[in-house]
Amino acid sequence: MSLMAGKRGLVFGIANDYSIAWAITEQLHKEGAELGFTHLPDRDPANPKMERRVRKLVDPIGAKMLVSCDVQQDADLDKTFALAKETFGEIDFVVHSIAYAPIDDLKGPVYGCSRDGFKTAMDISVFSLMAICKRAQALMPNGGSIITLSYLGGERVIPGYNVMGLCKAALESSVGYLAHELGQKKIRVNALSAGPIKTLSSSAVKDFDSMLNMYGAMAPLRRNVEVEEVGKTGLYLLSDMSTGVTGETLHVDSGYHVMGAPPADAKFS
Ligand code: 0WD
Repeated sequence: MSLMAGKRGLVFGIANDYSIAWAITEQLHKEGAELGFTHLPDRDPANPKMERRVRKLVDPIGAKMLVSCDVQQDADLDKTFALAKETFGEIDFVVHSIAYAPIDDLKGPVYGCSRDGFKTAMDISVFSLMAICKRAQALMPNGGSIITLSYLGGERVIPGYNVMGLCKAALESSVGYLAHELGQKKIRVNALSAGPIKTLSSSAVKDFDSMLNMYGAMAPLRRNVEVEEVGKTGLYLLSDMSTGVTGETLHVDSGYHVMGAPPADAKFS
């Protein structure tokens, strides 16, 4: 019996086939989930690049819905969940794999972040989870599972991660509060804290390649994490394999987060 047979859910945050949300989707699809997706709105309706990029991925796996959604717009969120209700009736899970900070604010220093940049980063990267939970819970009368993607830069100072670190700290805190509030409705909320993975978003983080090298040298497993491993842990958190787990931040980072100093054999290139 497939892990996700009979389960229906929404995935927010596929930009392309490098996206972590896509790696999670591949696992969910393999296990029989019925899936709906969002894409970023296209600026030029005559040239819908965003929609095309996501449609190319999700049509072949039998997507039940694909809708444009900017999480900064309440009307877009309302439209997305109205369509989910029409398409699925009830849903069992949501993947929130969204983050953004304006590049000038992301570059740092943190004390130089603009007020507007801070608000935008927090709105897209943190408030969106709360806004999604509010709407998702109404479609989960029998409970469900919601996951978000985080990074160690929310728990410790990772030079270069800057304002996004502040966002991830707030995101992980919100996971606890949301897990508490939704627990009685049998809805679980967890964060998956992934090691560094090359994607569209991570290319905006300064010195990303040296971070990859450092993980390979320092992590207990002495290697970087594969995106497929993040996908499989996403599947675990969304399936009934994890029914006792909520409010958790689960690290999928080859164990890097437990280290306090480099191992004796560590060589940094
Ligand atoms: O190393 C990494 N790549 C890690 C990523 C390590 C640990 C955590 N993460 C997190 C990110 O912070 C993010 O929360 O994983 C999540 C997904 O990131 P990703 O897969 O690395 O990045 P990407 O493929 O770019 O997907 C993020 C997407 C956006 O893509 P672009 O690049 O077009 O901004 O978030 C979505 C969008 O699809 N997004 C939005 N969706 C709706 N409304 C919005 C918005 N306003 N802004 C961004």
